[in-house]
Amino acid sequence: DTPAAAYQPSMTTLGQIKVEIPGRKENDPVMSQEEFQKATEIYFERCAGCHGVLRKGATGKPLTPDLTRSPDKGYDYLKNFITYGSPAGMPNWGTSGQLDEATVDMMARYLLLDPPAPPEFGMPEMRASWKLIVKPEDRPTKKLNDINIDNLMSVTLRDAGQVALIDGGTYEIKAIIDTGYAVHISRISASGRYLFVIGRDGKVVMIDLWMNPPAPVAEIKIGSEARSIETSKFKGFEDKYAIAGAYWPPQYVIMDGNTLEPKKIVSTRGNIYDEQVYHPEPRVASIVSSHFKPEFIVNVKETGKILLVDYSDIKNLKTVEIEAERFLHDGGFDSTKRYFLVAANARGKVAVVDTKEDKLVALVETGGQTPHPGRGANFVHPVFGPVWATSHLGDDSVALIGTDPEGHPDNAWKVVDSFPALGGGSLFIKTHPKSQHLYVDAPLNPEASISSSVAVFDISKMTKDGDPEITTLPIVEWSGIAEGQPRVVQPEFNEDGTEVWFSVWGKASEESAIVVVDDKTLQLKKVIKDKRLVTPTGKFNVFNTREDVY
Ligand code: DHE
Repeated sequence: DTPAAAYQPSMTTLGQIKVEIPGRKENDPVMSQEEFQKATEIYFERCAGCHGVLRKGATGKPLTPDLTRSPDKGYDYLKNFITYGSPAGMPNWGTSGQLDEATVDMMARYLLLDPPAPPEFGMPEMRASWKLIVKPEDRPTKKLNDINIDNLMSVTLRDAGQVALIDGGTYEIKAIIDTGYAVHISRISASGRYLFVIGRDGKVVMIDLWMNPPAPVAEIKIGSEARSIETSKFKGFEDKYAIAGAYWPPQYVIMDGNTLEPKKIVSTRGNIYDEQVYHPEPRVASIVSSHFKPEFIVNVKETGKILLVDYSDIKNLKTVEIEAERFLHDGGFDSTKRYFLVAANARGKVAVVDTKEDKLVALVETGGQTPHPGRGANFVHPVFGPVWATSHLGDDSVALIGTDPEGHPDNAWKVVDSFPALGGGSLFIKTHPKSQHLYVDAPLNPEASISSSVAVFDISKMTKDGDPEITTLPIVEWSGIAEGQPRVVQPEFNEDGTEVWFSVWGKASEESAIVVVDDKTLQLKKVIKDKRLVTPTGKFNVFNTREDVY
């Protein structure tokens, strides 16, 4: 796989939706209904993540027929582009063997036609999918298991459509739970009792961690493509609401935090923040929950808007709409939890929102290509004071942004330092308030020696001048997996900040593992292997996720 191909939406269920060829025009390429259905399926699985379902473009170029049929493009151009790819990130689907010649030909013809719009997914569909498996009154009134819930790790088993709940103290797998297809992330309710998981297919599963073993108590589908889920955290609203964001249809939904009953669906369709031109597919990327107000912070990718959604009265919903930057993706809080930093990744910027004042305070150019912080990493730099860090997908740089406008006003919301890690293709960066180490992965780097390792920096030795020294941890080698080319992805700390966990992410047919490293000594502490650990990717420590510690 090329790095870009590895980051494709390779597992959606959108393609299974039946679509009709939209109004054929004269001279349109010949395409049977059967071919159109097949091509739509392939497009949704492989192309929509970057180019958008309606082909309006995001990380990838727009591909609407006015452009694909223009004199300088057309069938041959498209066929070559799909076959050979481009240095800008388009995968070489043909020469890599992922699509055969006949399929490339079909896809080139398909792109000359109007894109079909998948069906909407509103309240009737949502309610029909909603299952209250165990009613609140039938749930345990106290914790029935002996699990130390705060140190539990919820591990995404991507291709199995499951999560593994692993005890952070004993490394024992406490439960394997079926969730959505190609499950994406886990988040935790403010009380710490309920775990919420969302799959790419838009299925949300709510798991009661008090049960023995922990088990789902409710589920719902909130759209046909989704990535984000969060719960209300403000004082007085603990466990009251959950919110999920969809890619298709572009919308978010506020649900009852005890039952997942859908309460309110809000479309994110509207105008792009700067051009003020309508966009039909502004997807909901990351969502976080404010600690300062009863608000959800909803990041809308294509319109570049950050919505501060006040959940104190959802019948009279108030929303602050912040003009930020296009292609908002992932982000997290600074160490005080007052400021939220989110990457507008295709624009090379990080937007900073003050969640106390409900205002944009800065748009910071990171100096690197395609910042991808996950939730980022907060630490106190010996010279620059409190900083938040991001790594990059497009190059090897790590950028540190000052986050202390009171104590270090000259550094606030500026890139105070930037230095190289192992290589491009980084997705996640992590530290912990009790750690002196900063960990940077590079799972999408084309070099196996880089994607199988992780870079560590000693925070206490960081200076004003010169790049900090890199210590390389050979995580895949430590896992003892020799077969295939597994990638190391997403560092995550245990509750007390003494260990850091890495996923060794192999193919579904190959062995994977979780490698636990002692944060003080940087020595291998434990390799967790089990037949059931299929394609582990994200890991979410209950305490750190709930409290936004990173
Ligand atoms: Fe993710 C977070 C979207 C591919 C692993 N991913 C997110 C978030 C979004 C997102 C919007 C933020 C959620 C939040 O905080 O509310 N991811 C997408 C995509 O659109 C993309 C590029 C393509 C796709 O089709 O899904 C994509 N993501 C991947 C992967 O290929 C990864 C590496 C492996 C996997 O499991 O699929 C992956 N994404 C993750 C992880 C997080 C995440 C582990 C949470 C990180 C965290 O620490 O919070």
